[in-house]
Amino acid sequence: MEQWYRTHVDQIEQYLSACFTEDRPWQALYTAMRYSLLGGGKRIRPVLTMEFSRIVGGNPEKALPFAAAIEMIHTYSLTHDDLPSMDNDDLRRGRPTCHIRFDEATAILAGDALQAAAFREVLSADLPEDVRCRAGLILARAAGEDGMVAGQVLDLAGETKPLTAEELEQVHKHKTAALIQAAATLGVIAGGGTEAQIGAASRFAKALGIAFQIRDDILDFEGDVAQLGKPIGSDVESGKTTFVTLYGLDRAKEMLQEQTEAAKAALIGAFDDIDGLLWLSDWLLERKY
Ligand code: GRG
Repeated sequence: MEQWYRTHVDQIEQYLSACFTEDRPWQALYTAMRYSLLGGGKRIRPVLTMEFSRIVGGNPEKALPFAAAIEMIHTYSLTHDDLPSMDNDDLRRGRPTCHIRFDEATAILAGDALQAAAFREVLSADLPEDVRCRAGLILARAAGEDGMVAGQVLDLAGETKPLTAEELEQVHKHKTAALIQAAATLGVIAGGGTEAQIGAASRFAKALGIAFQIRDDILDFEGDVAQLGKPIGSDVESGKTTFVTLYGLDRAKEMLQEQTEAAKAALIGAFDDIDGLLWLSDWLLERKY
């Protein structure tokens, strides 16, 4: 991992580590929230927020609440996705999932509270009110009924019937790419970037999000359980449509390459100092976890 990425991750983890530490009579909730939030993970989405803020000239300290909010939404989605009523997974990031470590009600409530805390972070950031409001709206749209949750609904429906190529794209545009797009655009907004830069960040992140999902499908097919920290083969086993099952492994790898190139192209001309983001795009192309 490159030093710039590590620097962002350290700042983000320090910020997240200070969350939900107060002594409360409902300590069990805070414990579960911290268990899910601080259990590792690549921190790709908040790193995007921090890096986009930096490359448009923002102060990283000011972008941190937006970055934390994105990671809280992501963590809530994973916690709920692992529940028995959804993916029913026992392992996440190499550790027992939240409902296994605690219990189902606690995992549901920890996810609920993380989602609300994300909006509290955005709305109470030390940034102008119009910036906070705009960021809150973008995050709500990306996470909610026409965003990530819609993607999850389409994804669950896809477990019972094969999906067409268009339907598969719809799932991943909503389930995976929407939050990655919000992560990038919130960074530009926090850093005071232009409208053109918001558009470019969004196009970059949409292609990166699709690439990210294709890689996820490839890893489910040929990944290493120990490196991934979660089981593999579940997609094929359940008959679920993925980029690999629909297009075959070779075509999926080509599509991954194409989306990565499209992502990188969106940055050219819109931003200076894009070396980190170009490296990140290539790193995600080859990621093993
Ligand atoms: C429950 C509303 C709701 C939504 C769930 C995010 C999600 C939607 C489901 C998780 C399953 C999945 C394969 C999602 C696609 C996005 C994805 C690959 C998430 C994993 O993200 P990483 O690899 O995870 O960034 P880490 O652990 O590194 O944070």
